[in-house]
Amino acid sequence: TAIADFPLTAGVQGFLGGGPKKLLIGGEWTSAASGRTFVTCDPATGNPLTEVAHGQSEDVDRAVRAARQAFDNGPWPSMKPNQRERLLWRVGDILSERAEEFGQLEALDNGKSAGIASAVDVAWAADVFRYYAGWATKIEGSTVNVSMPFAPDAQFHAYTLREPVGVCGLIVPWNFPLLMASWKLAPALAAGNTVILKPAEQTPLTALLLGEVFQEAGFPAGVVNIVSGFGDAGAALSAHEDVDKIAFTGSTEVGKKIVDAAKGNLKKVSLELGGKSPNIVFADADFDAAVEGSLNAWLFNHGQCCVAGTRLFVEDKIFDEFTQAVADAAGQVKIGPGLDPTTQLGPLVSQEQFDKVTGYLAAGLADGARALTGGKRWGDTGYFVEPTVFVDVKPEFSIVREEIFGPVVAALPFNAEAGVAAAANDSIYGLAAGIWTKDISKAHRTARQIKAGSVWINQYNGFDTAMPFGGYKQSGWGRELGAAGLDAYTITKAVNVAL
Ligand code: TXE
Repeated sequence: TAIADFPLTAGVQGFLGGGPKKLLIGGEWTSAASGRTFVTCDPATGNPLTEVAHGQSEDVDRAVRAARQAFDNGPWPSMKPNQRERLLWRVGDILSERAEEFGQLEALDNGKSAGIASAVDVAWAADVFRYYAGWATKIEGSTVNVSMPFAPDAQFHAYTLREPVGVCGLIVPWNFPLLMASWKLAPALAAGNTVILKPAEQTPLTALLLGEVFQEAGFPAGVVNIVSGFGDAGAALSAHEDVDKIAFTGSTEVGKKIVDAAKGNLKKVSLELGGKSPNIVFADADFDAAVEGSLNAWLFNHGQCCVAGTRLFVEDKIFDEFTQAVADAAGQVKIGPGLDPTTQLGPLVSQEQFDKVTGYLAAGLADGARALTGGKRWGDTGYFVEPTVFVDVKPEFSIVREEIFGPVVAALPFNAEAGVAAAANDSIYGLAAGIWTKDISKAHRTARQIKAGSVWINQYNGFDTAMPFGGYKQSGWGRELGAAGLDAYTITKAVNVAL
């Protein structure tokens, strides 16, 4: 098994060996009210890793009460911004110190490479905590020059306060379990909110280990609560009358359910949902850089990325040569368990995701697409799928329209700059896009035409903590990261004083 072949750090051994993992509620590690647990597995082998408390609506309710108490009456509301800054910074430092341990645990639970998990997921999560630590002291209102036309002789002193929203429910997916948690926790806490984090049922472990980090850093009880569980726990959180805000990353389908559930008390909602992002390669691009970048666009994290560049538009003059080069590069990728340091492509996260992705492979072939490479399962254990490049596809094929969330790309030729943006925009989604060309004006012209929240030119996955991220169309509501990321966790009060 993956566990026998590759040694685990003492921290991971201790964590996995320490009995069923519990919920963090009001500063205490506690079993689920029902006493139930569920098993989380290693997707490279299908073997169980450990048991985890199965939180449900009663546990969500307990966690919301703890978060409400901490927000209204605990030491949190009176804590100064610079104290919040220090606590968040400490979380970033502890994550950096324990990067190997967090990376291994993420690799075991999710299937991704431990090296990439430490270098990307954990290192970036640490950066996110430090970035928003810096913001805690810089969240400002403004003074406003009011005119008040119906009181021309009166004078006023008017200003805005930027306050925390209150109790925030944070629901995250399994593709970047720790990182997606950090994107929500850090701005929410910097702004002074209290939170309930609901990790995905496939990958609860790094969120629970992070709970220990919050305690070690010195966060007061009840400020960060963690309830592991399934969709019903997320639904209970979304519908809870005493939750002021839900931040969600996951499928568009569940995003719509959350919007419905949130209606009861009209809680604020921010959503980061699915994608089917276009990656556009013009014939004048740097060929080798575009091949490497396009491979990274659809294959990073085994294609389990909301931004995955899974519609590869290639100018017809270079279409055959380019798609063959991408397929050749894909064929060289080293497949294996995440704990193997040489692995580049690990297993998909779960049986369900494996079935979904192999179902799309079959649908693509049945529709008449041709696989230049891949097209089937890899090996006969674990949830591995070969990297697959489809050509001879039509815009109406399901492999072109729907989010597959696996190592599969559909390549489509185009013959002119005019029209490629319209083809790229022919999607219900609008999360990200890539553009490859040496013509700077063409690059910027195309960027303006694309309906997507992030556009990367001569690169792909060009994220940064300081850059806002989010979707157009059915890819979401609101923005995460950057200064804009704080908007989701603050509410503005207008105060007007008669002088
Ligand atoms: O996502 P879900 P799933 C896409 C991707 C993937 C598909 C299904 O295409 O194949 O979604 O994945 C919680 N109320 N993305 O089923 O169900 C759930 O417990 C509240 C894109 O895993 O959306 C988990 O914590 N919460 C994506 C979280 O929602 C509910 C990342 C995400 O799970 C709930 C993941 C409910 N009714 C999948 N039902 C991205 N944008 O990056 C479930 N949940």
